[in-house]
Amino acid sequence: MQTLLRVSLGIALLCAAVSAQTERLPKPRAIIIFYADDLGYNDTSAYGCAKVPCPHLETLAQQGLVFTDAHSTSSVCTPSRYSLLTGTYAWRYRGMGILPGDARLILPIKGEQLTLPAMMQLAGYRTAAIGKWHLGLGRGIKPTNWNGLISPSPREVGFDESFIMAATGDRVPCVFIQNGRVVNLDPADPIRVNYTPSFRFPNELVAADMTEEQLTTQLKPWGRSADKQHDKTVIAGISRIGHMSGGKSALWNDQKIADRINEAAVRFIRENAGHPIFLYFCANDIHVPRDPHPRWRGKSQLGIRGDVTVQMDDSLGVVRNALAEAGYKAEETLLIFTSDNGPVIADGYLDGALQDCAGHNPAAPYSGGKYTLREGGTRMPFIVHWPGVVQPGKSAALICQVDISRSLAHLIGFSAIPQDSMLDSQNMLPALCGLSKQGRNELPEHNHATNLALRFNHYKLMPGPNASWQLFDLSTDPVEQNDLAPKQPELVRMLIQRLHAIKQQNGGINCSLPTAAPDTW
Ligand code: NG6
Ligand code: CA
Repeated sequence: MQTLLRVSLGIALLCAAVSAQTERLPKPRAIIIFYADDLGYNDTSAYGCAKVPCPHLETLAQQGLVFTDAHSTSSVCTPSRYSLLTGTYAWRYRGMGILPGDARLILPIKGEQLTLPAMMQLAGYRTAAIGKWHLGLGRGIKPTNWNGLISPSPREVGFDESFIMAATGDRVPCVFIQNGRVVNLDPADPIRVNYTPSFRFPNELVAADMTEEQLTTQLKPWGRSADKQHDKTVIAGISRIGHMSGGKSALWNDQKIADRINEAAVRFIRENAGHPIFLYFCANDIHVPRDPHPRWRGKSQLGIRGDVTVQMDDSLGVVRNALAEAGYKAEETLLIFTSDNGPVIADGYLDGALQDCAGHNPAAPYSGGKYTLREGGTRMPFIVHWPGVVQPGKSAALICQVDISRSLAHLIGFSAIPQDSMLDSQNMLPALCGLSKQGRNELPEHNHATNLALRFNHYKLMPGPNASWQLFDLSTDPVEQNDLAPKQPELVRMLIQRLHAIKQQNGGINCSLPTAAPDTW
């Protein structure tokens, strides 16, 4: 008993010392979240894949704190982004999943709940969302009017400025939206979007209706659909999900998406130089369709998928350069690099990735990837870069992107988080800044609906076939092969109860989204 008391006292003193240290951390003048799309744990040279040179990320890894057990909340995009920006697990909400391109905004707007960007804004930061959005736009009154002011949009969530793609590169509308308006839209050529698969606009070019010869001659070789979802509107030689007509002057050029997003970020950084800034930078890379700018072609040894990864690395360099040029010193700039979900090699296009990436495990040393509950689904590359403040090194702390909001709240001294906001976010600032090796001891991992696995230290409880449960010990079995459930029924029972309890916390599951917009998506 005495030993136990001594240990508890020791831990309490240590925590107090660490918390005093985090209180002494300076407030960064620039906070950047650099969010890659579908980038796996083992997809870059910074995490060990020599075939994809990423010099900018390597620099970040050398100078920063590299996490080896950091997670997105989900193994797909929308729920991960929702959780990062709200601090609440997306899987608590009914119908949460990958959104179509015409979905209504699902984030709480200002006045409903406090989100990460709204908090940064209240704390005096100028805020911007640049790049992939995929969190819906407008109120869900169909059809969305793409031809006027689209509202609510990132502005109502707490972003002063935005330059975004509504959803994904493979979903219509294929245009950029700046501060709620489609960029370069000709009012005489209005945009219309429809997601009913059998729908057709007059004169719409639809891959599903094309002959083999038309597909061969009219589509880019890497722009051909491999499934029944990606074979709708053909834009710039690539078939997409959904139907679109009009907006010709506003259509993006796939090979220049990264450059356009980079330019928007550079503009925001330059125009706000001198002010505290919060930039949520969402690369379109390395999501499908993969169509890199020709200057990146052949720059990796993994074909087109590796080349778009090199392109993503360039974006990181561009953003960092712009920050330096605008006078944000390295020690004033906190940059968190991570990805929204695990990797996928073939994801709807005949782009040669399966052949080019033969032998490459993008999630190594883990198994699974995007869409899965295995470690590869949510275990992300994650680097905290803050030279002079956060010491370079590696951290094995278990952390999750949902924790970023409360951790940043502590960092900037924001204590007015309402009771209904950031429900699942935990302050991980000591771990994020390398002041503690201790992260969470438990974390639910999500793929779709309310399908969850549970990490408990190095153990993982995973749903198995026929409503059974499996148990893996990741410290000896990172690929999740040896089911220990039959040998450790007590632990399995305890973890099932824990998972159940986590689901019941903070409003439970099947909640309605906390937003005034009608629930029609
Ligand atoms: C899926 C698409 C996939 C990708 C994904 C979204 C099919 C069969 N697959 O529905 O290609 O677009 O949605 O990716 O349509 S995410 O990174 O935004 O979650
Ligand atoms: Ca993604």
